[in-house]
Amino acid sequence: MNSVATDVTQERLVVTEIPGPKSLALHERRKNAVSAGVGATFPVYIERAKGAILVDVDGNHIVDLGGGIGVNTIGHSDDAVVEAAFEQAQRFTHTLFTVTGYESYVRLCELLAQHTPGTFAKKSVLLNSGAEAVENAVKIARKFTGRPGVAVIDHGYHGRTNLTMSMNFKAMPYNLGFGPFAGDVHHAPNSYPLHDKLSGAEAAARTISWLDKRAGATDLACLVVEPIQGEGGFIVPADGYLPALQKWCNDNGIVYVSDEVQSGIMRTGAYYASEHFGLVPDLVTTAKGVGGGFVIAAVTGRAEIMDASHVGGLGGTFGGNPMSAAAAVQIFEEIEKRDLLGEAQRVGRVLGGALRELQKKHNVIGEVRGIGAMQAIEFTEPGTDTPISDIVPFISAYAMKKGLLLLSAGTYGNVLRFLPAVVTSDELLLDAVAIIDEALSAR
Ligand code: PLZ
Repeated sequence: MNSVATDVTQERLVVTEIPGPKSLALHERRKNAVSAGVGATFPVYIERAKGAILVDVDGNHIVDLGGGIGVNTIGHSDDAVVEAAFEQAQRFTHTLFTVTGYESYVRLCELLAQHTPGTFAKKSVLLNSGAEAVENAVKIARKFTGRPGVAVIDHGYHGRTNLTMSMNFKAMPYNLGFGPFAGDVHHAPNSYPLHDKLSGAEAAARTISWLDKRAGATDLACLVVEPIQGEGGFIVPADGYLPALQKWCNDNGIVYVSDEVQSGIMRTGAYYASEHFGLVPDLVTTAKGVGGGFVIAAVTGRAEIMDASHVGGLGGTFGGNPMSAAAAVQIFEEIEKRDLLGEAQRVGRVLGGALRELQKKHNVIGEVRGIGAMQAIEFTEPGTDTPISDIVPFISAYAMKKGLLLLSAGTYGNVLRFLPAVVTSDELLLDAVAIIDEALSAR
């Protein structure tokens, strides 16, 4: 199969102003046709992409350190993944797995059972989006426990459906005006070492006491937690925080759900970020990187919990779509064949190392944190932990003009997050940090 994107050189190349004239023209058309509610971080339109590079309609090569918010972990239009999906599309494109099945759905569930933490018997259901995976994890936990309550922690993000909006921390832009929201969702404080200065044990005691008092452990079906909070600003919890929450869940018959939609599938140099914390969740949600852009998501977990639903209780027209399932199976094969976990670790070493060097130079960098190819810097007033929120928009606008895509995150909008493809070269990563250095000096 010939891929139109194979000729994309892995370098930053600026040939027009960014956005260029063709992007701007498309952006005008968009304004008349696309709902104003659909945001546009950059008014830049993409014509092709490969590896770490986006090529826009004006011919600029943009280094993509956002990966469509952590989806293109394996790199844009990976040959093997595209080939697998294309081959599948030529054979058949849809049957609806709950009507007539096919092997790739089953194979992907086997791979998810093998690579999620824990050695017990596991099963999966395949779905279409991260939010849908979180919704299904809650449905399954409720059915299994016969309890209504859902617990989440502050600074979390779980999606844009009604239930998952109810589980988000940040009202703007996700929730505001879209209520009423779902009931029986209980929010408790998280662990945010830079700001709360608490040890893992102290932060866990605070979360647990809050949930005990506000919700009551015996009313809770599940606790849903991202091991590293993504939209919240790549918050890495203090040591021991997550295992203490998990123990409390285990002791109280509460299903522990690790939302690994953003942190999962090789992103952190492990299949799942839970592994770094010694967590063995009852259920894990997967999406984004597992399809490399082909739409797919999953809930995976203990077989007895996953089997709690009556037959026909789980499903959906497109869940585990054949092209997406074929792509995801191929991604698991590529991870092993090309040691992509090792590549994610390399990205973490190179990028994290360069960002820590940068921190020595710029005292507005309050913290550099992350694991593997999930790194971030949080900007704070020097010597304090007060967020500075105008730096990130300045840096990302500056970088885009130079052909570098950087994403923001964080409750206070003061976090620059990096979700590069694991195939991003050291050279491109160091070039990106040099541009951030330049931007910080220019402000
Ligand atoms: N859980 C941990 O990070 C999606 C949101 C992008 P969907 N994060 C990116 C946007 O602006 O909508 C996410 C996540 C975690 C759940 C989700 C939801 O995943 O595939 O976007 O539904």
